[in-house]
Amino acid sequence: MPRKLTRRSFLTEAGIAAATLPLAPAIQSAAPQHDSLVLWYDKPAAEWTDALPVGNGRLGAMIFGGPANEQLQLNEDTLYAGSPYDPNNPEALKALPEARRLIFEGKYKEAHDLVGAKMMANPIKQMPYEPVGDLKLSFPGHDNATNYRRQLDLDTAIATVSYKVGPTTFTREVFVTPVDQVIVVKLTADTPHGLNFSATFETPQKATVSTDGNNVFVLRGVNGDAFGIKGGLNFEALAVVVTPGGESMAEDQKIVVRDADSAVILIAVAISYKNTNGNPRAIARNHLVAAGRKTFEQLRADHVREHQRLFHRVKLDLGRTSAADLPTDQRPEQFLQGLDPHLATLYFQYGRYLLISSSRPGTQPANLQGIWNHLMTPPWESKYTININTEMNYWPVETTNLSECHEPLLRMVSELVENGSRTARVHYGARGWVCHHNTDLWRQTAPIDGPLWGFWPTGGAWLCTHLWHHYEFTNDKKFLARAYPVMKGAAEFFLDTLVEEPRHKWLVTCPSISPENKHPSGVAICAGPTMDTQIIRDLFKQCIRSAEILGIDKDFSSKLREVEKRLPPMQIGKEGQLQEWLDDWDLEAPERQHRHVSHLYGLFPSNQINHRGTADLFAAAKKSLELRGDVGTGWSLAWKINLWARLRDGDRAYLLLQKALSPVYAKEFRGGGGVYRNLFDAHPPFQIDGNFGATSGIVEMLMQSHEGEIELLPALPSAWPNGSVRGLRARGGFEVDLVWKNSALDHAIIHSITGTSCTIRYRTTLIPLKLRRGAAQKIVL
Ligand code: FUC
Repeated sequence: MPRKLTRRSFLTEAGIAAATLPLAPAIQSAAPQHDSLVLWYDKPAAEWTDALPVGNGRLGAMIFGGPANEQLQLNEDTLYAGSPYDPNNPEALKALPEARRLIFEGKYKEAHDLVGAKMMANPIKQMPYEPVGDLKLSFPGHDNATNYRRQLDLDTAIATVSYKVGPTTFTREVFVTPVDQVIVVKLTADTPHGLNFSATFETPQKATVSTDGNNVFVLRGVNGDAFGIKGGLNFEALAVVVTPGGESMAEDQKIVVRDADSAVILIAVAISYKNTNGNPRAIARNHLVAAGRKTFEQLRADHVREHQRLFHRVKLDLGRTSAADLPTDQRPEQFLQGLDPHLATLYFQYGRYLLISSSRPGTQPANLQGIWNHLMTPPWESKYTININTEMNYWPVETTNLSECHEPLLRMVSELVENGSRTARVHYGARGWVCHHNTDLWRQTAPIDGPLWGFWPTGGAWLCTHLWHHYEFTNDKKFLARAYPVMKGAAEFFLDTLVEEPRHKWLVTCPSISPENKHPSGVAICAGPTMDTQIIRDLFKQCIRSAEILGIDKDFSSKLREVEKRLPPMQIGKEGQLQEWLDDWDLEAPERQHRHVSHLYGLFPSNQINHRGTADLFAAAKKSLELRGDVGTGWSLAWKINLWARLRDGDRAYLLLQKALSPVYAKEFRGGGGVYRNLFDAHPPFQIDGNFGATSGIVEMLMQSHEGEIELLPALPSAWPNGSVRGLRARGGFEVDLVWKNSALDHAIIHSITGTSCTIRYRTTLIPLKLRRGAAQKIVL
């Protein structure tokens, strides 16, 4: 039974924690750790993209690591601006027939103007994701530190800073525990009573900061207003400073610690969004008090165990050289020169680390920046862009054995149905539900930003394919039964809104866009872009297949089959390319190297275009990708890694991986995407999708799985002649371990999780496999 807490007992509880906190020995070594998955630096962070991210899916912190001035920038994943709102535009439906007429008459500019004037959401923006604030620590006399090292250990999910001042080694450890829902900071000095510092709690929010007793900060605030929508959330952040052997004093909004051996700071944050019955205070307090009952060692051990439960499922080895001992920000340069193969392993595992740290069951899905954002008005509001970016965040989730971390996204899809049904009704007079190119915490679904970016009705449908993928990897029929009505609703919307285009009588979306790419009329508005048809075809097929598996809804499936036959085919244009639009416009499109490669959705993430059965389209997709070229923003490069892997060109995929790992902070950097010093992906600016997209791309180079077939080493680059991977997941419910030598498969071990059969493909060899649930088979060729 949880005890009822008064303010006094809360403080007493913090005192009890102080008494039981043991003193851990300080970490002495400033030498690089070998064979470890560590990002490390010999300097503190000078800017935000140097700082190191920790998180538990809900709470996040960026750690700067200055010896004299530490900064922990804090986030909570439901702290968005605004409150529930209705941006649907009652004018939109009236304008719809006219917009369609203009498009079918080829009057695209007029259609663009009409859509912009009459059919967009109000407000025309969605709500930004906002930071909580910063805990700042100031250490007098620590300006001249030696033996400095700051690191993030991916294996333990703990960030550490250590340095010497005079004879004393100072150490800081920071982690965010998913078990106890607090941010934990431990500070130690290895000479008795050597630790002196002062702490402040600061925030850009409308908030008050006060101290409670001599060792507790209370930050109480409300979220921001944005684009005319008033803030409706309140939040509380608490920090307790526990100092065995020393004393702490509250002075002037500061907490000052004197002559301590060590200190532990626990930070709890709660926001009134949905879960807290409007009482974030009680939640934050409960988290802090419950965590305070454990010793630091218990908090740490529980945190590490829970992190490793997920993180240890996959092991990758692509080789290692001494370049791996360099500070992390010197390594991209070495990677570009082919001298540091281990950096690809680190980047791959960093992607998995970031996903575990930003998306756990019950949290919000990872947004454009995961959960890490320090700005009140971040780029693109740091929300969900679902015309590529949000989906890309989840490309590696199943294949790299983190299926549970998919839950926040899958839940978000079902939460979109409510507003999405309203948008379908108000904007289109349609049944079912729709979501355009963005959403936010409030699950808004109407078209935003303007017709060039936002008038795209296929975002919700793309997200629905994730419901199906989760089933494909897990064979979880209970999940499919819950997901099916969501998929069906998305399909119903298209049954009501697809229209016949005059030339071929195909059924198409209209108005729509091929995301953000202008066609020769200088606008994006059009009918039936290729990507829409590909997504709708996937959605329909996945609905039909789900209904079959669940043994339901025969009539609805027949209807989908009929309509599916009337969707446009994919077309090959005059350059031999896969056409991006219904018309063969690619050659005259104003931005031939546009970052979005939307029509290649059919090649990846979908499987409609593949080397097994669609040779002409496969060649056309390759041509399109060649014409698009190798330049791009961070996520665009990451998409191309996956695409070249599907095209079975490992060396080209590797070239794109090199581009994705270019140091944007280097003087000679020439633009396009790359990485910051903390290996966050640079669009630029920071966008986390490129991290996840590259992680997915590395899997696609090593293994692909479709239609009952698992293909081993389909795109192994010559840069990785020897290596191994353990624990990748394949469709159908398999775990795959691979060892390769001299650029050829040595052996594979296939573990069946659910007892289904499959065929293994390696080059031209096909091996059928029938395995019982839980059984494994070794394959040697
Ligand atoms: C889309 C992209 C941009 C950016 C933004 C968040 O609009 O075209 O490049 O990634 O989303």
